Amino acid sequence: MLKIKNLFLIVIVSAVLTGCSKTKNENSTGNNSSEKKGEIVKINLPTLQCATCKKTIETALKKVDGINSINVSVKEKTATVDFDKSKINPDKIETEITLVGYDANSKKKNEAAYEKLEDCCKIGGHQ
Ligand SMILES: [Cu+2]
Repeated sequence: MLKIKNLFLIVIVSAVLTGCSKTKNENSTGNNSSEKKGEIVKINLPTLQCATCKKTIETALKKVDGINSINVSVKEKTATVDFDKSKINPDKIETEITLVGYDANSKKKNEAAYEKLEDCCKIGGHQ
């Protein structure tokens, strides 16, 4: 029991550490709870750079009312969002992403939010 706990901790720590340094180690499982299923929308994130960006977007969007779950793919540069259409729509979800500092489909990022991102999360930050 204790060993499982430690392993779990190691997984979490290594996930945090990989943050900005690597883009490959993507956590494909996500942490979507399969409770409530709503509409699914896939949003393109052309300015997404790394796993830290993924975390930033997922953390912010999970707090938005009407969003059941969100999984950002660093490799595909997309966000798959499960939402409740009685509370929110894809247009509003795109806007929420731009407010974090990232382009969402054709909507442009909020520049003030973008400036606050870590340098490695800015465009070209991994080159
Ligand atoms: Cu980043």
